[in-house]
Amino acid sequence: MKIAVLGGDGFVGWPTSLHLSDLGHDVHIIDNLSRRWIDTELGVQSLTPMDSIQERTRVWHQETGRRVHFHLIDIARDYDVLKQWLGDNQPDAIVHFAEQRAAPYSMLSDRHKNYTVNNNVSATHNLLNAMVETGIDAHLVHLGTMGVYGYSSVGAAIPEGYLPVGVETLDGETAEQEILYPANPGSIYHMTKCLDQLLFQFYAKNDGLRITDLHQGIVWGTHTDQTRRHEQLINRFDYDGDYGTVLNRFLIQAAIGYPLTVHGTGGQTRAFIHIRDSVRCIELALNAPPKAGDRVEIFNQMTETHRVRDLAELIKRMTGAEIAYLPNPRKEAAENDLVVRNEKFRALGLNPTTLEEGLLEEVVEVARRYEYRLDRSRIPARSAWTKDIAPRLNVDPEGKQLKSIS
Ligand code: NAD
Ligand code: USQ
Repeated sequence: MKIAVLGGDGFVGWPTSLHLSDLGHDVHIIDNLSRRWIDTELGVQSLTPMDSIQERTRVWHQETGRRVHFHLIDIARDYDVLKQWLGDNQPDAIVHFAEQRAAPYSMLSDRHKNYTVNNNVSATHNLLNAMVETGIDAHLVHLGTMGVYGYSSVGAAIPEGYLPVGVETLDGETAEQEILYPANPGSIYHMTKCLDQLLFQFYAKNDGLRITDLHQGIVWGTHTDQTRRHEQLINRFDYDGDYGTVLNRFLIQAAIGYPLTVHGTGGQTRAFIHIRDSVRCIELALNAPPKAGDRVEIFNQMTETHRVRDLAELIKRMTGAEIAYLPNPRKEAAENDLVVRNEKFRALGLNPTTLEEGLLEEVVEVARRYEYRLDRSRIPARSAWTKDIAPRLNVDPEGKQLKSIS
């Protein structure tokens, strides 16, 4: 297949592009490199040394003989360029990663809220609009989030996208329907993914676009079989308070002797997936497209759930790290239970990689190797969800005086 990977320079997009290229697909990365600019804005860099996208694709060709093409396009702003590219290239499939994906970054200030909404909603809408306008028959696979559901299973497992409901009609009968699971975003970023869902629903119904939405959990790990092939193919690794995600952050904190930064009581339960499974799920989704006229296909792309403080305790046992219970910068429940259905990927052949499989140690090794590139002052989470939370954070950049609040 000819596959356009939008956002293919990012943490999940890069290993996905290599995985798909390795399978023999003709891969075209489209990216505006905004994530690299955000590193500059925040004054932080990937823990792992990333080369330019052109150099990465050159090394991939040198190592494998395969070409991954790169096109510099801002899909939120360059609508005409995107439309022209799609019309000229007629991809069979499009994988859409190209959004601002950090909840804390989306809550940093009013400017960051505007940027995240404008970028993400325009990116998705421009893409759908251009697909209809060019008349291309591509299957769109979008990376969404488990966060569209909120993080509570209210005593019943969260279904894969659709909730069966019975509505009482005027003559007292019960009309059965399946509706999108009620959206319950916990940040401006997560809200944009809820808006994406409605855009997909409309375009699938009105224009018969074939769309798969992957509600993904928190991705952890860094290497895949392809990124391991050469030092210059290494994946990016975010550890800072805005872009680093919880499990990867705890692992690098343990590696460098920084207390594990648990928010509140650590009672939040979240869904997780290893990067190797993430790229495999995208392959599986590409091989199982819906038909024109079908409703949006939705998968829960996660393999296990864990409570944040249990992860911290696990890593403490594994490495001897200390745990710091900190004021929570986010507005989220102190404790939640989360049970999620994920049979659809299992049925398509996914064999999940779990936390037990020695891969936690792999991330600790990556952190020890590149510790010299890490700025400890970028570790604390500084982004408060509301103005009244901000003064309570009392950020300690060096992590020397972190105190337990429990
Ligand atoms: P990332 O920030 O590393 O990568 C996103 C890429 O998209 C970057 O290379 C960025 O430059 C590009 N991009 C952003 N806006 C663009 C635009 N307007 N035009 C062109 N390119 C643009 O993020 P990631 O961690 O690789 O996540 C990829 C996708 O998967 C996101 O949509 C995210 O919401 C979703 N997701 C990620 C995780 C996770 O834990 N990382 C979990 C669930 C879902
Ligand atoms: N947390 C800590 N300590 C930290 C960092 C986070 O306790 O140092 C807590 C947070 O308060 C939160 C949980 O860990 O309760 C998860 O935070 P996170 O930053 O790991 O994940 P999140 O903000 O939800 O976002 C990440 C990705 C996003 C994706 C989402 C999937 O950045 O792109 O959509 O995971 S999900 O969480 O399933 O919605």
